[in-house]
Amino acid sequence: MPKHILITGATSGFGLATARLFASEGWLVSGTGRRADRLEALHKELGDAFLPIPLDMRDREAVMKTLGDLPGDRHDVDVLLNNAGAALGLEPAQECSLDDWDTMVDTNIKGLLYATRAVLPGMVARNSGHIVMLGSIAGNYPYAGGNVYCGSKAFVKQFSLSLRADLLGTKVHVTNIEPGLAESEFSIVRFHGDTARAATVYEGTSPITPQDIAETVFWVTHRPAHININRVEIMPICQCPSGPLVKKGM
Ligand code: NDP
Ligand code: 8X3
Repeated sequence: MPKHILITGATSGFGLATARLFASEGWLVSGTGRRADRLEALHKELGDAFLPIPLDMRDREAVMKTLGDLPGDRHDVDVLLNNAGAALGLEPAQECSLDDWDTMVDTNIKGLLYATRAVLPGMVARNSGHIVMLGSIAGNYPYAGGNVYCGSKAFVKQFSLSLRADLLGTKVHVTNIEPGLAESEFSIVRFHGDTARAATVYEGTSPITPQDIAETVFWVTHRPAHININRVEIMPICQCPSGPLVKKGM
């Protein structure tokens, strides 16, 4: 019986690369996204290995109903990749769009909670499974303009670690993957479709690729059952953490 991974946000970037990698390794893959045309294209590419699930992760009722009761051989979820998410804007907090803030909270936090809550009872009942979160270095280090995005990823990190505590005594695994600079559609979304501005983010760098993250998801989910990878922080070699900033002259 092939294993089954459910990926939220499989239409682009990390989710898309992970869908391709796991399908190539013989897994059943189910993937959500709002762009149904892209899900359909992936279905054509991967064939019956892939189940497209057009879904907005912010829709609590639809997420609980759909992901909590997947059909046939997809019913049991071995791995949930909580990947759907976005950063919107890079303005200082006093200038940010409240709509952007709502969207980040509703997607990065609440959508992730709904998907987790939908699959977790089945995992606990079977005493097996793995929930992998796409956190970020933004949850570990603040940066100007990161405000709510950084806050949402700090939530993901702490929720992930707290889940481990709730699940102690079961064999359900939880991992938070925390990438740094990575090229996908992330910056295009952040800058509301401004591709030229998005390109400047990666100019002169060798960023993490979606394939790098897909391989990390594969690695954390293929460790011996008696261990749990709690967190994985990854940066490209051209990036590093840095200490507090000082503004002189004030
Ligand atoms: P992309 O923009 O390339 O992909 C984002 C995915 O999320 C898309 O498939 C998109 O699908 C989906 N998504 C967004 N909103 C919703 C929604 N409301 N309902 C359903 N799906 C949604 O970005 P990445 O692949 O880079 O990002 C994936 C995750 O990794 C995010 O959580 C991001 O915060 C995180 N991350 C990204 C980093 C980076 O630098 N790229 C670094 C660290 C973490 P659709 O639009 O079709 O709905
Ligand atoms: C994406 C990484 O540093 O652009 O989560 O916020 S960062």
